[in-house]
Amino acid sequence: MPRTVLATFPLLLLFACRADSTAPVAPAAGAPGSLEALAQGRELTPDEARAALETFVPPGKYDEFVMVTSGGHSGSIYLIGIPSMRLLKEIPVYAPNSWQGWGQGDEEASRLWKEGTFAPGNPNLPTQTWGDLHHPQLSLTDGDYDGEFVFVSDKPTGRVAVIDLRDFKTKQIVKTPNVISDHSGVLTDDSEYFITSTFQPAPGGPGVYAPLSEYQEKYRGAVTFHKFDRAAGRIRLDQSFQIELPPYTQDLSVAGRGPSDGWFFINSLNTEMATGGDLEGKDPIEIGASQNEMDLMHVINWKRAEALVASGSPKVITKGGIKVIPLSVARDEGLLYFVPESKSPHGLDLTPGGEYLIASGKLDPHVTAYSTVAIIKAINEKNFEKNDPFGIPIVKLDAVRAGYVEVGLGPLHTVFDNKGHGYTSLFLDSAVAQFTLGPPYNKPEDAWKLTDKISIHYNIGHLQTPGSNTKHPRGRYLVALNKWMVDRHTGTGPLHPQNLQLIDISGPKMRMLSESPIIGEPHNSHIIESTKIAAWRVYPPGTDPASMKPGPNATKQGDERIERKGKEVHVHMVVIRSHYKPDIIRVKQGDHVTIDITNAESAEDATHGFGLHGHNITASIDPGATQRVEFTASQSGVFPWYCTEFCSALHMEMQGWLLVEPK
Ligand code: CUK
Ligand code: CUA
Repeated sequence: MPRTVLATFPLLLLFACRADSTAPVAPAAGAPGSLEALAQGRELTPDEARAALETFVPPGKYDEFVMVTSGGHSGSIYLIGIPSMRLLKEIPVYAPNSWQGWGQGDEEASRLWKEGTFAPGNPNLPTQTWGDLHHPQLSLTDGDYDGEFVFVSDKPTGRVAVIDLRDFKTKQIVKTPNVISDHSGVLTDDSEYFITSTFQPAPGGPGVYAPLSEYQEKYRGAVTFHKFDRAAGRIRLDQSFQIELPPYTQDLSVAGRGPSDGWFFINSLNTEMATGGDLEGKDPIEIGASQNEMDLMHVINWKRAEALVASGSPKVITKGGIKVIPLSVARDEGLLYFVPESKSPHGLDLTPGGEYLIASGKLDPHVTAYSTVAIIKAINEKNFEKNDPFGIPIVKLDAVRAGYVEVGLGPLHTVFDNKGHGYTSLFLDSAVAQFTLGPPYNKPEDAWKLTDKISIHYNIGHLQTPGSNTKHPRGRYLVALNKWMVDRHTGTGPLHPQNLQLIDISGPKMRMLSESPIIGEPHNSHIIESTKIAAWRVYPPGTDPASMKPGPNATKQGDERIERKGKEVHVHMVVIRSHYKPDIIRVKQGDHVTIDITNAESAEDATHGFGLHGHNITASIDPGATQRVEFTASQSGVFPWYCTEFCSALHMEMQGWLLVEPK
């Protein structure tokens, strides 16, 4: 710290700690050039000046935490430094990205997309190039972040993706069989399964039809346990399983741990099974789905379900390439139960030790805490009030409710700190409420009490604290992920960005520190120590990013060549500052061209691009990597390419020719 700052910092803090810390800085303070004078000059309150000092990360210094957040409509993941809130990186998943050449001629991304959308099993449907990425989940080992992988859900498509945090690239996209959409995506404590549940029920996967008049009979929700093979870094559908659920709208979910280990919990709404039909004289879904006072939390004994699948029981069917437990089997085998919850619930979160589920009904100003031990006990003792229309038992609410805290209007999601608090986002109040958890986090007399509330600016959705989804929340910071920006930043057109707000939760009162706009509505996120992510700085020579190993397509310097076999042209290219070798590729119209590009650089960040005119192809080749681009030269002409990264003094000279002779 420079000496001038050291000299004035204590002074600033002193007057920052006065009782009325929101008042403008007292005019008396501050020698010219001092921090006080600076704060005065910028009309900062002591609180604001303090927040600026607490969140400023000087040039060249690293942020303590990284937030891995959903990029919502962008179809990407964003990495954001905390406390600076600087955007560090975008990881494209479901949508094209020019910078990284993602999905724009790069064979790997194109292959992932084809595998991971409604096509190609359904040739009448196009490959999907948009996503609405809601729920990222950092991989866990023994219930804590290990910094190895990120799993992500996609609301419109019912698919999941796996990102490797060694190179921050999407490695796999898997279409969940037998479903159209999903929403929630969470892990078990050792990343054994990434679990998604459907959002909108359907009679089956893409292409399966049944009229809405057969909704109750034919439409189903599903929960899918995607088996993760950690050694391979891939999901294995052949070892995964799915459980059919009633055609309610399943929403957020959480996997048990500690006393609730082996169980899985999902919120649901529209237990009325409303299907809309406003032009057909029926209630719109909004009305039809709001009739019941209580909706139903799904309680799933997934360990027992896993055992049933492993037993080879004929009751488990195979459908769409995955083992499926039909709804009636789930009922008869005691795999599925319900617990009543306040109507139209959204968030469902588990305390760090697995003792309590915190659920919020959007229309009830309370959060409800359920004891997981009591739920399991009530199931074992058959303490049921009735069955749902599918014969699934509903546990008595009185037997399982541990706490009921009035927090405010529109409660959504809850996160936790390391001091025995829960924090709930209030969508309608635009606020965050802090409350005390029950034992063992607090004494019974101190449990389930509202302790603080802070105003947020417009319609908060998710919120997050470091390590909240783990056994060991770290506390300190809370990020509010807000839906609307309204007047918080300079106007940038009718469509505003969304807005993140950083809050200090280390003291007795929550304090707003800073805010930053972000592109694409963020939903869930996880926050991890920066030092816990073991990113590679360069690839070992010739690495195929798909396998993370030296690949067969790599070309050594001196071995560059063009091979022709009939209409097949195979180019083995090496790039290094500041040229491509070869830099001329001659083909005949109609030839199929494969170019394997190896970046021979070993210097950090020495990435080269390959932007080819006319073919919708751009690739980004990281140091050490080999990337493949592939196309058919259908049009004769002269199509130069160039390097899209300003990589050197002779970057402008880094270019080449694709010459397509007419046939
Ligand atoms: S959801 Cu977006 S605010 Cu998809 Cu987790 Cu709650
Ligand atoms: Cu390589 Cu510019």
